[in-house]
Amino acid sequence: MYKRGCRFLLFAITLIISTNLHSQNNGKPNIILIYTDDLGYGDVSAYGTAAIKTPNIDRLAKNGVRFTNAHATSATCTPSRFSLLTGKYAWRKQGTGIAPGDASLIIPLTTTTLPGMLQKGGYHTAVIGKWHLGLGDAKGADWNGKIAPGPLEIGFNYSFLIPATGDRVPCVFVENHQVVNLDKNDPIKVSYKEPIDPSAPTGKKNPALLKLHPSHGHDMTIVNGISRIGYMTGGNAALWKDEDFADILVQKATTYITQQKSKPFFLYFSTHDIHVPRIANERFVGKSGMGARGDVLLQLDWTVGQIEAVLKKNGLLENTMIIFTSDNGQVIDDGYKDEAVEKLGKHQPNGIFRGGKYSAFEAGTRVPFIVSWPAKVKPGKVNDALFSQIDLYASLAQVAGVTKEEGQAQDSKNALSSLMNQSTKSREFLVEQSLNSTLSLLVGNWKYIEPSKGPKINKDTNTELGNSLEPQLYNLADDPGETKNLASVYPERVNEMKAQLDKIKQN
Ligand code: NG6
Ligand code: CA
Repeated sequence: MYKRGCRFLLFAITLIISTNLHSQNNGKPNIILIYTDDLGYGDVSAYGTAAIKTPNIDRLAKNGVRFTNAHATSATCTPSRFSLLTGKYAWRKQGTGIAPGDASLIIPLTTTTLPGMLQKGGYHTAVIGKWHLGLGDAKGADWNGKIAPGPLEIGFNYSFLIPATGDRVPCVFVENHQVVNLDKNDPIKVSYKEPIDPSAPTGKKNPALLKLHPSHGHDMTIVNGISRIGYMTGGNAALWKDEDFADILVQKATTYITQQKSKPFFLYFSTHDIHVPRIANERFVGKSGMGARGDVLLQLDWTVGQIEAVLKKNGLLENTMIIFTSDNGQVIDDGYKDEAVEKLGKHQPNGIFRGGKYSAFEAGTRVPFIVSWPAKVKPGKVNDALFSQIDLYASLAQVAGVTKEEGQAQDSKNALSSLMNQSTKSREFLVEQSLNSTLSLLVGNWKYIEPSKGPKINKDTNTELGNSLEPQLYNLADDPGETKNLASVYPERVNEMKAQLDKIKQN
């Protein structure tokens, strides 16, 4: 009798707690956007052309839906992130190209951003990881004081940042408004013009000091034995160790997720991997047999497993929507001699596509895209719908029960039914942006690349950029590798698509 009573009490308590949790969330799922860096379409084994196993990422796909025709908006980081967070194509706004490490915040404070919109839907919001959207006002960030405006001023409740990229100074973490571990007696100075202390060693002058050598660029201030883009002095106690990136970001995400008890949360988890410099933690060094790029790929896979594990531990996995994707396509040599080229072997980071990061060809923006939401999305599905990350804003607005405001997120369309694999409806059209802002238009199976004076090849990275003085037209159904330019065969279609792109540009 006593035992039965106890059991009933336990049952009642569990019921109260879970009902309570449910009502606090109003049934809304938590949302985690795992935004990886420079991960190619074929880099994860779920996509079929990888010579490496990524079991944790594959499990996400197995438990959810894997998209085959999903795109970042741009073939580089800053514009992709700008578009993702604002729902507005970055090429509509000047100053949204790859941001220097001392750029001021490029998202206007008047914008209702993706996290800002989710806050209106009752979400607690956080960004952990790479930012690369600038910090501070027109004068730039005050690295030694309050760093603002930044994520907290445009819709995030919490932020822990790699301010720009791993290969750019300042090489310090920024938590909310402050550099982490800054000693006020050792102030940070940053310059992207000239050395601050001409006697300080640089990658160019002092290669003997380096543990990783640049292949192009990246020859300025040395931090942790790696020369970077830009100059900095000071902040010694705050300098990061690249080997710890993944562990620290996972630790911050774990703490954040574990603390979110009262509200649904949105975590924009923006990994450093697999961007350069590729410095894996010693646990992963040499494990891929593919050099540093393969090792950080394993580290990225581990990261995804850790995020899933902490959700599981907190009973949150069922009602958390995890979106896994990349900010642009793959690149092999992006500026350091890390043996990525020599040890690539049979690995096909592009899948069957042409180009890569920076390129107007498909591999510039067509990236892995996986959605897992056990409570609502059936497992093990593949969806071939044409999907753009620009649509996450409007789609997640529906998830949060928020109405998109007039004038905000002008390019974002609600594609939630595709995201949840309840339909295979494609976007009517999609715009891709390359490094030099050559635009391409995708409609159905057709792709039009506008004429461009840009170079054909990025010689440093050995990437075909897809630029041509002539218009290009490809049928991606017959020719996904963009090998046959059909512009002269279908001049009318070229004209139509050019006119459509011109109209989209004017919107
Ligand atoms: C380029 C860098 C490259 C990388 C890229 C930004 C040189 C020579 N190359 O300018 O290494 O940092 O910018 O990458 O400096 S992204 O993924 O953040 O867009
Ligand atoms: Ca990137």
